[in-house]
Amino acid sequence: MKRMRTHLSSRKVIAVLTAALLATGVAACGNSDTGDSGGKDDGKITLGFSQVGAESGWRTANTTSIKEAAAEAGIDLKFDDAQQKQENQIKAIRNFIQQKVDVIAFSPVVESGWDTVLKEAKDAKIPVILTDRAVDSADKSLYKTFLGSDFVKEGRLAGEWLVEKEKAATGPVNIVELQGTTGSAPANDRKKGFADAISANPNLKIIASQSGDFTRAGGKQVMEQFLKANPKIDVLFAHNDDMGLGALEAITAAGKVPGKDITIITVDAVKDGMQALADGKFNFIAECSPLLGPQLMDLVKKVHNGEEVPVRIETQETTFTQEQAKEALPNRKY
Ligand code: GZL
Repeated sequence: MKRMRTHLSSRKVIAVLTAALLATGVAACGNSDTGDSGGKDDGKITLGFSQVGAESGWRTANTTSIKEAAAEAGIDLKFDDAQQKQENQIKAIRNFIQQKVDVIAFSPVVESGWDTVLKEAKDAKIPVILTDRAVDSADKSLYKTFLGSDFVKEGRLAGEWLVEKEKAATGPVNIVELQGTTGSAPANDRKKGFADAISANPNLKIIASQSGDFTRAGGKQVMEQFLKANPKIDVLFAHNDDMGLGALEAITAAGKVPGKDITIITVDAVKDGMQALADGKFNFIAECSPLLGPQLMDLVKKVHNGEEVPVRIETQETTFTQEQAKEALPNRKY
């Protein structure tokens, strides 16, 4: 009996061990099969990226740059499109934390409301990189670096060009402004930079300013309202090309000639905007480069390896007049 018991117990031990090994095997396999595991043990870095949405030509070019650069860098990219909703970005970041990705990067749709979820990422020891847009968190330890443009400078360059253009003006120059997404860093900062620059000439007056949410439809809709409410509009400052392109339709429908009756200044310099500039429908564009993918992947590798990175990396960009747009168009990458 004793021997039988011994025999049974060893069979039982084997059964328990087998079950345990199978369970472990399945768990590991299940994660890798479903791709749910973040830091897989295949040596590849897993990056969780939360994108604002697909609201503009700029955003499309930015997404392409990120996806292509991840593939090029051999980085396993988990990409989420938040459809311009902060709650979707917060959900995506929490999913990335649960999946135990190696690094999280995102373009925050608005500046505020990130501290709680960024603290969760920090507690989970997952480094975060900000790209394109900034957050207003006072706690700079919540992210490793911010890679993106200086939006105040973009607004200032747009305003300085207008001050120069209108320096001989003897009467009021009425400006309408199409702002980007309410609460977003580019909208807040471009507005500030532009207003600061035009304060140099008291003739330059912003008579109406409203968000078109960075979309063509938004730009068209708000410009229609501006045109109805304001008989004399001399200048449109749009925080991105897409809203400016939408406004073109409203301006033309109102029987006015864009680029002549109404001077149009925008930001971004995506292909369609540059074409409008070359065609004389826009008058000036301050560039905002979406091609952040390669720099982002370089930062992901450095941050994953525990290397120090600068807390702020500003993307280099320029401005375009109509003549410069004609020259630059054939070689534009986006
Ligand atoms: C700027 C970016 C802005 C672009 C818009 O870096 O966040 O969002 O200017 C885009 O075209 O929608």
